This record gives sequence, C-alpha cells and structure tokens, in this order.
Amino acid sequence: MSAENEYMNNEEIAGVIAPDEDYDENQIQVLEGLEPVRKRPGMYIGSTGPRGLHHLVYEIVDNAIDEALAGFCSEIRVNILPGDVIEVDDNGRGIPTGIHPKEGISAATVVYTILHAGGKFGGGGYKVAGGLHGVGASVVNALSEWLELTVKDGEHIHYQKFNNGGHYDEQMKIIGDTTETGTNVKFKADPLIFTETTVYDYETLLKRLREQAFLNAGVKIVFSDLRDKDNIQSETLHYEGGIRQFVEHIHKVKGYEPLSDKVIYLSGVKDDMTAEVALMWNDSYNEDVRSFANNIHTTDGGSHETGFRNALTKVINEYGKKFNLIKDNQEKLIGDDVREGITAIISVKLTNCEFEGQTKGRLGNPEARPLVENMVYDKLMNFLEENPAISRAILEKTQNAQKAREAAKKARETARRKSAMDSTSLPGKLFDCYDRDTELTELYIVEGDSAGGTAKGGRNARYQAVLPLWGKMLNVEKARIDKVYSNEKLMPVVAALGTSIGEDFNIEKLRYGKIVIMSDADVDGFHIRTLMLTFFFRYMRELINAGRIYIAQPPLFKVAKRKGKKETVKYAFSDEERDMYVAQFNEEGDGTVNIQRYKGLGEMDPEQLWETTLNPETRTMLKVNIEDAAKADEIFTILMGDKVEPRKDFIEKNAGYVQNLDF
Ligand code: 1YM
Repeated sequence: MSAENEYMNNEEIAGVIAPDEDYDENQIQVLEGLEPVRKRPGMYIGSTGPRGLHHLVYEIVDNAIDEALAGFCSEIRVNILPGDVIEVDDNGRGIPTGIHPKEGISAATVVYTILHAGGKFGGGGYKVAGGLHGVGASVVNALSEWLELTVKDGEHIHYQKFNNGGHYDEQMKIIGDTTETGTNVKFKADPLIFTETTVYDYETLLKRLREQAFLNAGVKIVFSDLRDKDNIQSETLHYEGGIRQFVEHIHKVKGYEPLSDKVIYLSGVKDDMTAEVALMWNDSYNEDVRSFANNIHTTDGGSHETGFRNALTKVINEYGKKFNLIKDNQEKLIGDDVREGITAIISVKLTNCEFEGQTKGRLGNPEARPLVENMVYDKLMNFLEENPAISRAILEKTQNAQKAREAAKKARETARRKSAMDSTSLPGKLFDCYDRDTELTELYIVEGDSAGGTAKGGRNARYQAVLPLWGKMLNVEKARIDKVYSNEKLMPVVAALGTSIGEDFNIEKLRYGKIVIMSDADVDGFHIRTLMLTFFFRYMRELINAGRIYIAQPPLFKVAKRKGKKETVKYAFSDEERDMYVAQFNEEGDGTVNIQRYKGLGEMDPEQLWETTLNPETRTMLKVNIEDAAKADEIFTILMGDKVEPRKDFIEKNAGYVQNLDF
C-alpha cells in the first residue's frame, strides 16, 4: 500500500478527497494561519513569562487527557528533557493522519498548523479537557523553535517536523512500521518569544499534572524531569479515587486534622453535564473551596460554585433543625459558618463551557447551578442522615464558627467606634504621598524602621507613600478574623489602604493604585512577604484579583569597579547577573572589582533604592496573581500551622533555596 493510500484509508476523516499536490500553497496558508499567534502570544497563552511557558505543556497534555477520557488511552508520559525540551507521549489512538478533506493535507498537520482546528472535524465531541478555546496544539507549534510530531496508528509510524513557529519543508510521512498506537510530541519553546526564560519549573508542572490526575480519576500520568542525569526526578500520578484523593492530599500537605475519616463524595448527571463534589471539614479555620469546569480551575467561581454554596448552607441548616441540633430560638448558620475549615473540590464537565469575567476565571453556564445545587442538596442530606456521628461533629464545628463570627462582629464594632477603621485617621508611621490620583499613587509596605527610613528618603513623595511595619506579626493562621481588628501590625495597613476588610471591604475606597510589598532578600523578608500575601489573600482578595498587589525587586548585589577615583556600578538581581557583571568588568581590565551583597534594604542609600527599586523607569516589579497568593497561603499554613510534619517536610525540601523562593 502506498503512503498516499494509507493516508486516505483513515476512517476518522469523512469525505476523503485526493491530497493537494500544491504543497507550496498550503505552506503559505499555514504561515498566515499561525502568524497572529506569534504576533500576539499573550492573547493565546496569557503571557510570555513563566506562566505562558508552562501553559504550552498543559495544552499538549490536555489533548492526551481528552484521549484518555474518551477511553482510548491508559497512560500519558510527560518528560522534561535536557535543554528544556518537553516530550508528551500517550498510548491513545493517535491523531488521525488521513488527508483532511478541506485542507488537502494530513489531519494531524491541520491540528498542528491551523488555528481553531483544535476541536474535531464535524460535530459531537467529548472534548472537555482544559486549554484555550481548543486551539492548543497549533498555538504550541506557533510558539516553538521546533516541534516533532510522531503518530503510531497500529500499522505505521507517521512523522513530521516543524521549525520556527510551525513552518515545515516536508509533509507528514511514514518512517516505519508498528503494531502500537499513540501520539508523541516533542517541542522546544521559542526563546525569541519566551525572552524571559524557557526553563521549566518541576514543581509547577508537577502540581498541575497532579491536579489533572485527581480531576480525571484513573488517568495515569508519569512525569519525569530528565534534565540533569545526576538528579532525575519522577513521579507517577494515578488516582483511582479522583477528587476524593485530591481533598485528602490537600489536608495532608497543609497538615490539617480531618473532622471525620471519610471524604464525602457526591456526583450527578443531567443531560450532557456531569458534576462531582468531594468535601471534608478539618480542624483549621480556613475555607478551601476549589472549583473546576472541564478541568480548568475557575478561580473566580461561577454558577457551579454558587450552586454548591447555596446547597451546603441549606442542607446544614435544615439538617440541624430537623434533628434539633439547631434550636428554634437560634440564629441560622450563614455560608461563612458552614464553610469554616472546609476543603472542597467541585468539578463539572459540560460540552460548552462559557468562561466569564476579566480573567475568564468564572463559569457562566446557568444550567450548572441547579445541577450542582440539587445534587448536593439531595445527596449530602442523605449522607448526613446516614452518618449521624459525623453530622453532629459538623454541626458543632459550624456552630462554633457562628459564635466566633458574632464575637468578631462585636470586636469590629468596637474597632469602628475607636475609628481605627476610619480612613480619615491614617496610621502615625505612614509617610503619605501628595497626589491623590489612584492611577498614579503607590504604597510601599516595608518591614522595619531602618528600611522605612531609606525608602522614605529615596521615594518620589509626590506619588509614592511608605508604610513601615512594626511590632510582632499576627499569626493569622491561628487567629480568627476578630484578632485582625486589634492587631497593631495589620491595622495600619488596613487604615492606610482605606478599604476596610472582610465583609466591609470596599475597593472603591482604595487610596493607592499599587500596593507594593518591599522586603529583604532573606528568610525574614520571605516570611514577611508570605504573611502579607496571606493576609491579602484571606481578607482583601479583591485587591489581588484587581491586579493591585506587587512585590518590589530590590537588587541582591552591587558590583563596582574602581579605577582611581572613578567608580562604575552595576546592580545584579541574581547570582548569574552578578557573575556576568564581574566577568564584564574583569574583561575590561584595569581597576579593582568589588562585590557587595545587600543583606537588607537598610544597607542601600536612598538614591540607590530609588534607582534600582522605586523608579518606575528602571525598576522591575512582580505583579501578584491569585495563584501566587494561594501558594503563599499554602506555604504560610505549613510554616505557621500546628503540625510539625508538613513544616519539616517543607523546610527540608526547600532548605537550599528558601532564600530565593519567589512567587
Ligand atoms: C501528546 C498529545 O494529542 N493525543 C491525541 C489527540 C487526538 C486523538 C488522539 C484523536 C482524537 C479523535 C480521533 C477525535 C486528536 N485528534 C484530533 C483531531 N496527545 C494527543 N490522541 N482520533 C484520535 O477527537 O475523534 C485533535 S486532537 F482533530 F484530529 F481529531
């Protein structure tokens, strides 16, 4: 059988036509097709920073997961190869290689070179895995220096190579025989696009792949980092228990003591939708509800999460009333009460997901709400009635939360009376700026009076305000919100921002456009930054969502060359940069090179701080996103929680680089 006939035999393609002889024409079309992706990568993968880079991997893996969900693939391998090449391999059917009727080239080539060709050709689909609008594979190709696609269809091995963003010289061709089936993709992210870095972070990929393995029970993902042959890491992610095990995993990582030994698992189906919920209460005061739609984390919730919340509050109240655990003269429990110390995963799968909001982090589909709401109501009620001991513990926990909330309300009223919450009474240590235009103004939150003094001297007082923090930081983990209101370290921050916190929070009252956490590059600085991010994450999350929180990036080293009286100075923000400047200076010769490591902001002159960290023209700052803050929250829980084991694990794992840990 000739190669050509072989292509035409593929059953997946309806209405096969003869292959187009004129490959050049296709070439041109293909190039035009992917050009927009290279022109505006941000539109397709969010950013060209580390997040966008990691996104490439998720896009390819998502296709393999889809194949697993369709029931054709039992194992997915993901490798980071030397040189930060990614390899994704599955044992599914293999992407169809037959000639695409409209394009006249292999269907697999179409999937990898034409935008919007991520879905299937012609109707009806199971495609539920995440990814951006189903254009994943071609977007990855467009942003790769090179990409190799190998498909095994049980008879032949098909192969095609793309260069410089999806260009190819040769059509897909047969390079051998096989009895196996599957798809293998290898690619190298294009450094011309990912100018910041093309180096993958093992933990970031591991976290996301693990999440996908939890969300798709039974899918087996083997993840390996093969970059350094002396330090090969590998992990098999395979959870028959799916999201139940996700909840257990979160509890284990955070060191929470579960309230019961069983994770509550609820599921339901309606029309073409499925919904699954797993939940368990623990001994903490934190709510950790994570929702997903088609395996995509909906960070801003949406209809499915609303359905869950409504049903949960209703069930607990009704159950409590029915079994006289909530007396007639008692107040109803509110959502915050029933969700205190809960860990829950909500996962829905629908054929047409609509994501809303500025960051597309909220599920819009209205039909998801009643599905989740009715399912949780019915099945959770059953569970509670069948497990009275667990139910009593849950009711007791939620009623304790209610009492604490009432105490917090009193504390808040007292605080209000003392007018600490009032934005007209600004904290005494605040060095405010003159301008009141929140498009311009910035608040620098700095630890310690010494660094505060430097920042005060170095800032542009017109639009940059400085708030030095002092006193012992509240251990937010162990305290409920009522303690925040009387905390001498956090209240000045609340007062300076003007927004208030928790249910009184009002972003319209925000007094600055940017809030910048500026801490030393050492363990204490790391600590303070984790604390601040955790505080914002828990009590002022909207500020993070609105992109208002930043982390300043002061330099780590001053590299100076002295020749007679003349000194040339370079600031380095990493060890690599330091070495580079030292090498440069040495190369130039004549003069002595001196390296100073800045242990704290206080060691810098005000002028140096301005030049390196404060001046909008020359500084770099990191904008904090919700994932960064969630990560800080998690680290914080581990560092501050009651449990020793997770803390030990964390410190052991991060001992080497805890100083450089960045969000
Ligand atoms: C390493 C990445 O992409 N696997 C993969 C992709 C597809 C199929 C199987 C597949 C899908 C279908 C039929 C179908 C894709 N096919 C297409 C398209 N792994 C990886 N494995 N046969 C095979 O959806 O009906 C897009 S993805 F569009 F060509 F069908």
